[in-house]
Amino acid sequence: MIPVRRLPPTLFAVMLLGAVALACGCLGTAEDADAPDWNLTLAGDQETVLTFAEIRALPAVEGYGYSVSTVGIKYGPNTYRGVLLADLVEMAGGAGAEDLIYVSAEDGYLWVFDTAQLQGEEFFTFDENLREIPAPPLKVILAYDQDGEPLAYEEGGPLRLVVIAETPDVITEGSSWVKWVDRIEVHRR
Ligand SMILES: Nc1nc2c(c(=O)[nH]1)N[C@H]1C(S)=C(S)[C@@H](COP(=O)(O)O)O[C@H]1N2
Ligand SMILES: [Mo]
Repeated sequence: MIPVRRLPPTLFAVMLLGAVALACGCLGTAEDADAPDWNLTLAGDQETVLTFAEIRALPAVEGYGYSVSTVGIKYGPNTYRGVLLADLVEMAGGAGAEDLIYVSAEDGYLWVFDTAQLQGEEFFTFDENLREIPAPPLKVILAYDQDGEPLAYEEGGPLRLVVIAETPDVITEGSSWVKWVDRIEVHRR
């Protein structure tokens, strides 16, 4: 810690102003200040860029997510909150029945969804013993909260594709759970 008396007076004044501004909320709401610097590009008929704060302001859905990696490691169950992938596709101009949705991340990972999956259909689901079960109603969301907390970067945040169910006992394949999502693209077929 630098002793305050050694700081140039102007720097001290700027720091003081900043502290006062933070205290009175003049730099925006606490939520805005905490929002990660992250943009999502929606590319379809039109291209739209949404900020993290704009995504948080959209209608949200919640449910349980539980995934299994290709090597059989289970992850979850956790609760998730986020925006329906279908809503984001609508914002990109919508998708026809034959179109495909490319969801990609900053590390280059890409997973492709068809429009049935966009509605939560066609996913393989498993019980805790990893035995396949008939799929209950599912939703595909772009999640920003996990167990009521912002989704950490190590967990694929700030935005991760998650398949949610209404109960905590439904396991889905982790390969579709795209971490660090920054682009959603509608491919016409
Ligand atoms: N961006 C990104 N997302 C990704 C991956 C990846 O390599 N990059 N791997 C996928 C695969 S194959 C699996 S099994 C899960 C692993 O999730 P975990 O790292 O939370 O265990 O993330 C999926 N999402
Ligand atoms: Mo995987």
